[in-house]
Amino acid sequence: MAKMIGKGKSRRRTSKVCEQVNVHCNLFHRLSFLGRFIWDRILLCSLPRPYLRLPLPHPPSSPPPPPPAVHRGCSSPSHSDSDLVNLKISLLGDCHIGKTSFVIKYVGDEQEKISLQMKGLNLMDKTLFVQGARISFSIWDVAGDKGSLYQIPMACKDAVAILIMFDLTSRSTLNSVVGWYSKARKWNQTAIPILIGTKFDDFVRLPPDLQWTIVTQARAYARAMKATLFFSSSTHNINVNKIFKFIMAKLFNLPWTLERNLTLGEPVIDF
Ligand SMILES: Nc1nc2c(ncn2[C@@H]2O[C@H](COP(=O)(O)OP(=O)(O)O)[C@@H](O)[C@H]2O)c(=O)[nH]1
Ligand SMILES: [Mg+2]
Repeated sequence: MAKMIGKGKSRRRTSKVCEQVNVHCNLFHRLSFLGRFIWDRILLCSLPRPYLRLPLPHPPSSPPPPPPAVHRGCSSPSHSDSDLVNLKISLLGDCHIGKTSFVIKYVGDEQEKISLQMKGLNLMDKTLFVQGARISFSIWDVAGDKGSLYQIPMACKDAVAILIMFDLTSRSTLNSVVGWYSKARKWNQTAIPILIGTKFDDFVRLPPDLQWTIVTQARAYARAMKATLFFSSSTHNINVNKIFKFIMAKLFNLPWTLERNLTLGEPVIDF
């Protein structure tokens, strides 16, 4: 009898141990699944993306493409996203020059609400249709203060275009441009360089000789960086969309030509 009780106890102990092992196994499976999922995402992110070729447009007889979806940072085409092309764009420049305002003007307030914010880094997406393909811009906006410098490698790696920005009404921010450019190039030697002077609406109120000095300096920097130069204003929506159109045209060799504008008092475009 004592033996039977003992056997019953040890059976209960064994089944308890089994339960615990099962719980651990389940947990292990869940964790390893999660691990595999995260690893897959990392692999996907590091795969070269089809930047330079637009997917074939849908033939007229085929069903219309699904509505545009917003994709976070480094999503890459899956089976259902075979017509989606991801383009990463980096924004660099000093603080308070209007970088975030520029992105918000481009992506729109609705997108701003679902943007991803990290310390010193803002991430916003915009998806659009071009020739039957979905293009998703992932825009990486680095704050520009000392505390955000460590974000530069992550923001610049794999970017197809790097937008170096300065405030047209602040000479010190124009002087910083060279430093931003060399920091960016350390991590990315192939991205299209674009130099953008912001707050053109305030700039045109400056004395003409000061405007002329700034234009001359900005053009010289742009030449040294082999960059296209744009003056812009987010407040008045000047040259914001045009800059992204220019990136698209350059990347995909689209039939669209940019017109140079060197007229004083007008937003400069120089290349
Ligand atoms: N006048 C003018 N002010 C602007 C323009 N863009 C941004 N600002 C202002 O500049 C300040 C800094 O803008 P923000 O986008 O936060 O700069 P960031 O720190 O570079 O991201 C804000 O007060 C904006 O309202 C512009 O095109 N014109
Ligand atoms: Mg900002």
